[in-house]
Amino acid sequence: MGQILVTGGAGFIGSNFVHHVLEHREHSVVVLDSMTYAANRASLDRADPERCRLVEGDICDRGLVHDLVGAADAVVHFAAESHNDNSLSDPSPFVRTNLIGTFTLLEAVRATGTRFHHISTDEVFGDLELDDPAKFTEQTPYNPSSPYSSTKAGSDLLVRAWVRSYGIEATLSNCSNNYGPYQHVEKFIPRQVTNVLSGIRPKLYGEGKNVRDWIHAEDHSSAVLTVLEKGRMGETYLVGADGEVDNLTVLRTILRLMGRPQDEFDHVVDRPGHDLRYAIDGTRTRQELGWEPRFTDFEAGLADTIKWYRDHRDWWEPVKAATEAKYAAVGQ
Ligand code: NAD
Ligand code: TDX
Repeated sequence: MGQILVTGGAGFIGSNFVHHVLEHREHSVVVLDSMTYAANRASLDRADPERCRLVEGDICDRGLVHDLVGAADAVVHFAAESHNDNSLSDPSPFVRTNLIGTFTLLEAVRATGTRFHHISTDEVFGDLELDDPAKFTEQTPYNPSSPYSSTKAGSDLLVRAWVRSYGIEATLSNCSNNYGPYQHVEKFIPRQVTNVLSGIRPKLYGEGKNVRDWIHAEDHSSAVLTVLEKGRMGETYLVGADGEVDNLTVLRTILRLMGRPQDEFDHVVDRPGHDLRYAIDGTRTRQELGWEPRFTDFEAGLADTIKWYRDHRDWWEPVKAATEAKYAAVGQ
């Protein structure tokens, strides 16, 4: 494989994936990113410019997408509007990017025959009860809750239909909550870490009983590369690292690792329709593809992530005040 087109490669997981590919393979990478508020050019600073080129453009731009997809050997599609809270206040960019953008890429893939991998989320399955022994599997029916997760579910269904109806060469992966470097400060873990670093009290939605299944972005990247190389066409692979933790415990761990008192945070208004629990059963992916997560010590990964935000204030400080102002306007 020569050239990989990575959509959304200036965002959180996309940039982690670009670095992973450049480090572990010899491919060149073209990033297609419209540089929304969620993107950061600096996330690609350490990429070798000889092997990585950033094209600033929209995945809804048919002509541009057709040319870039046609020139690539494979497309890995991360670009999306990704934040649930934003999708509740204004769903329209979610419908546009996640649905029309994916449709535009699929049409280019259909015309050019390029290999396609679609990145999705466990949120398409809806949520589980806190005391339910079950986890999500490939058989779990789709039941998304938010405008974000419903547009991701719709994009997954488009990919599956293009496989079945047009025979495009595509795979899908649905991953659980990622954490690690380069994550926007609107998201739970970086928001709380940068709050502490900025002298702002962390903010917990409701009682903090909601459970998320955490995976390091580096493990997500290795899983995506494995599916790209070994996945069966048309298949969906669930990706997780058995990292279920409730939000209150995550927050208390952050406070402890940062040397702050356990009660130094505020309970704020809960997210409307807040999903209770996500949990991935990734057995099939591990057995079929031989992939294993490597960063399974969540506390160690959290400590590294805290250190990254401490060491990279220039990366996040310019957007911190505006992000907090947006939350304050809705009481969060
Ligand atoms: P992110 O918001 O950090 O990055 C998204 C990137 O897409 C940004 O760089 C943005 O500029 C770009 N983008 C948005 N609209 C675009 C458009 N119309 N054209 C071109 N580029 C556009 O998101 P993330 O957290 O890195 O998520 C990446 C992907 O992984 C998404 O598809 C998301 O659904 C999926 N995912 C995320 C998680 C998670 O925990 N963050 C978990 C599972 C799956
Ligand atoms: O300040 C906060 N306080 C808080 O308690 C924020 C921002 C969040 N939360 C809670 C809400 C969730 O239960 O923390 C949990 C995690 O919240 P987010 O970081 O917003 O993630 P989530 O809504 O779970 O979605 C994430 O994982 C799945 C990504 O944003 C999605 O793109 C991915 O599909």
